[in-house]
Amino acid sequence: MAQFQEVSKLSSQHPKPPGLVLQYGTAGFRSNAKHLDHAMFRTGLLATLRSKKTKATIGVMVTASHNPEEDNGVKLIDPMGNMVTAEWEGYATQLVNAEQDDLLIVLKDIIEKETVNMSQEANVFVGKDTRSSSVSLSQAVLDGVLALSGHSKDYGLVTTPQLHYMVCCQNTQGKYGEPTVEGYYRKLCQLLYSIVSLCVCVSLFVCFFFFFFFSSVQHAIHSFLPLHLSVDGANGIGALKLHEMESHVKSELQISVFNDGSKGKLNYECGADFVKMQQKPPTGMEMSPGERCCSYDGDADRIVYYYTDSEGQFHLLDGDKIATLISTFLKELLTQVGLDLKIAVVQTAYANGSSTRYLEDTMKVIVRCTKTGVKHLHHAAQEFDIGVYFEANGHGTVLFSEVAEEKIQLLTQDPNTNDERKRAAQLLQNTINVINQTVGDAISDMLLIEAILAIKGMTVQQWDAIYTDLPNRQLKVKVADRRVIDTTDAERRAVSPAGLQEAIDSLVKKYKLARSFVRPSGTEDVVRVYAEAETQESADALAHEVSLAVYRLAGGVGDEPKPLH
Ligand code: 16G
Ligand code: MG
Repeated sequence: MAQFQEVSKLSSQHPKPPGLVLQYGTAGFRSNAKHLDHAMFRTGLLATLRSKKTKATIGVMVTASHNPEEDNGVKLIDPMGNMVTAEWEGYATQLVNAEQDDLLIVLKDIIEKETVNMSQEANVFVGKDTRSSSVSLSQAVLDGVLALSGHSKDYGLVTTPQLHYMVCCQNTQGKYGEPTVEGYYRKLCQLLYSIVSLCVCVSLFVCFFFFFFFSSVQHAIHSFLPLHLSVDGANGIGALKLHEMESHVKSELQISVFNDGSKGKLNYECGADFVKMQQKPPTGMEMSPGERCCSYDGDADRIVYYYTDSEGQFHLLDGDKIATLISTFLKELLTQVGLDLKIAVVQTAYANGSSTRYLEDTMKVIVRCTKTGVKHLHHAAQEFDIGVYFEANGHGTVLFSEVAEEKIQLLTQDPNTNDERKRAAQLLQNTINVINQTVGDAISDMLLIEAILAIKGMTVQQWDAIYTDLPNRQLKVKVADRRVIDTTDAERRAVSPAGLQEAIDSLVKKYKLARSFVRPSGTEDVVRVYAEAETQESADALAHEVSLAVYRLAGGVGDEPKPLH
């Protein structure tokens, strides 16, 4: 077939380094950018097959998110903007690892297994982050699409969630929105306007009374708008997109962007991952006491908030705090509209124990725990009318079932609904629209959080005070083969190697309010250790002792882990 001749011809321009093996993991393929050219070309081939198979547009995003600038990566996006299925992740690994001479055999094998109709049209959307290697690597993806005569649309520089949004818009014939960057801003920002204008109505109402006492109507409105926020863009694509969005929200939200890529290095001592792991502010950020700040990661699908208090103490509001704020807000609105919808919060083992306790005991919402990795949380959240999912590292969003969306929509139009219920229903409706339901999205999450804080009249300190995090510590242990660690119960218990879980259990017993677990990383060649306890000293000591147990029982390499203090 002529198509296969074209694949052979073009693939020789994107040769695979012999012997190199890559794995399509939780975050797609990720490696040093130097090793990825063939992987990009072949992901372009696979996206074309997936598009033919699903008769829909597929997305390919070139990014290595929070990894160092020298790395890059690639991820496939399925028709509804979701992650690709496990089966196709397997095909991706097979295709990318096929030695040059076997490429066509593996390709034809996938076509046969999936009964792909090769005469079906194919459409692939491609996007990239700001890494310098992304330019040639995204071209390699486009070459792959072309080799199988697929149509491609190159969105150029976009955030990962923006590309997910485009794919979903395209495949729902515009029902989800318009598949352009402008359409994305319009959808997200219009809702901020309406959410904020609803607030202004309330403020005006309140101010009406104040007027007679203080004649301060204007002052009150001006002190409400615009909102102010400092954003650390991790020197990546998020910063670029914030500048692009600025004109849409100038009078509602003033954003000061730091680490915008004009001088610093991508993800270097900045960004959501740095802030969460180091529990300190990014470099290059000006912060005044009490001022709300947030950090994005390298492809803007993660966000964490923080502030420093008047004593200079740093306070982090991570994914758990964000999930709590959003679910509290949604639950209050559901009560006001009188809708009996099942709301749940989905977390991973990394969720701070205080957040889980608060959600279950005080908020009385259902809490589920899944394995690490967005696709697991997303899947679990789909089982509820409203599923709020967040990893502690700041990756998350909210999913609304079709039934929930319909019920809310009906209420906004019901002539028998009183004003208070209608306003709450309208707010819920607006909230649905501001949320990127395809995947966690730093820009969308930020706009929602800003709106919620404004509506509730809440400061970042009040939000932080909803519950107090238990001190915690994360460590890494190098072992010869991290696959010797096998876990169960959403990664909260180790089933192998023998004796490790028993060792962790007895160490945990030594400390108050303690919890610890270990798991092999999906993105780095290490075993991750998490510990939390009543005090930072206890959390540190426990994390160290568990690291030693891993080192001794799971084949540690290099020096024995040293105590932190
Ligand atoms: C990836 C995952 C993220 C997870 C992290 C864990 C996606 C899109 N990203 O970045 O959700 O928290 O891996 O990394 O699924 P680890 O396995 O190295 O701890
Ligand atoms: Mg990311």
